[in-house]
Amino acid sequence: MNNDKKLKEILGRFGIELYGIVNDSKPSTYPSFLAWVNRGDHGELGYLADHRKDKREDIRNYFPDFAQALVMSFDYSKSSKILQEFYQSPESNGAKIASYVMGFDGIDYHFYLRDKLQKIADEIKALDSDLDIQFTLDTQPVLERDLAHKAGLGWFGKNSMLINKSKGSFFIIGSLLLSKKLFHQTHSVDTDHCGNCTKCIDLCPTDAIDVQNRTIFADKCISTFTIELFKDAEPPIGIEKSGGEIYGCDICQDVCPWNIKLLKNLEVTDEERVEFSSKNKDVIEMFLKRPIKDIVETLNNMSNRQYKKKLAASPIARTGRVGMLKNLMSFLRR
Ligand code: B12
Ligand code: SF4
Ligand code: SF4
Repeated sequence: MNNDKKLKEILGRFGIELYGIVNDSKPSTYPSFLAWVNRGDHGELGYLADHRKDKREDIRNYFPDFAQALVMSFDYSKSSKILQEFYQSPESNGAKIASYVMGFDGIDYHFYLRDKLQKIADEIKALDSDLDIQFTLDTQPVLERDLAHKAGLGWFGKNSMLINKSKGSFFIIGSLLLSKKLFHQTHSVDTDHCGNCTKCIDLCPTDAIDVQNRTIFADKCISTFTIELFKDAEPPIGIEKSGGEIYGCDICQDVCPWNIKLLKNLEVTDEERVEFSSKNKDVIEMFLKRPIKDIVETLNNMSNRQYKKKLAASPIARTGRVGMLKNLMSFLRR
């Protein structure tokens, strides 16, 4: 079996259908990223504008032996579908949590997918014992949407999400960077399929989408406010028009016709629903059912450590107790 076939077989066993190969270490859209930072559109996200900004110019600044990237999509669309249905049910308290949070057995994808990437890396190493492998998964200084675009995984939507015609945008991008060219590039780069649609722009409650530049004003984005700001802070103007987001924001993905079509046809079995509810029980019970005032009271009676401990495995631990209280108080004022 040649390496390409072997790779397909390995990734198939990990449930990965959408992936691609990139040989170029320099992101073509680095100038767009630099312009974004220079305009100050990164706002409070200082880690994008410090020395790590220059690192993003070439993957070799992060992994000097780079020869090739294996770029993969990790789907969480079933979580999106189950949560959308839950929000319509009488059990919902009106609060909403980004669906990636519950898409990986309730575990923070930085841990969950890192393990998966490590297992895939081990299998690929068996093809060539001289191979070095490094991974990139969100926090490394790599322009991952650029990488995914080059790998043929989709196009840059007007909401700035990387979107795939048949898989939508409810997926995380994770890559293995290889020190040797082991595989052939098979996918071609996708073209734009947004056309005249402006749904995400029209329905973003805080006008956070920069139409002209196809990027986001980070400070206006509810995702920044609810995930990245850990102390008390002013919410972006317009948040009162949102649907109760208390951690992350999926609005510009939920309204995208490509995702609507995907979720409509997506089958979720009863077993998957039961498993979803059991793996995400803590977060659902704590945040999505009880009156918001009661949740605030619970958090007020907890220490910061107790909060972190209770939610240790979930991405929700990120904001800390104080950051989550900020999100809940903003919800109550809407
Ligand atoms: C900083 C960051 C954020 C910030 C800023 C988001 C943003 N759009 O810039 C905040 C906190 C707001 C955020 C929110 C979210 N994020 Co985020 N985030 C990142 C991070 C760490 C860096 C992104 C970045 O460099 N932004 C700067 C801008 C300029 O870059 P960009 O949006 O990637 O845009 C590129 C292209 O659009 C292109 N481009 C720019 N201008 C133009 C113009 C034209 C005409 C064209 C064609 C292209 C183009 O060049 C840019 C650079 O490559 C990446 C991980 C990584 N290491 O890349 C994850 C990442 C982008 N986030 C991700 C996710 C899942 C989210 C959320 C959905 C989470 C949530 N539910 O709340 C939201 C979505 C918000 C949104 N609509 O973008 C995923 C996206 C997966 C995908 N399918 O696209 C990533 C890739 C993490 C991962 N490994 O999967 N995020
Ligand atoms: S994530 Fe929410 S706030 Fe941010 S651009 Fe999309 S719809 Fe707007
Ligand atoms: S909602 Fe429309 S404009 Fe926005 S990303 Fe989806 S297809 Fe593109």
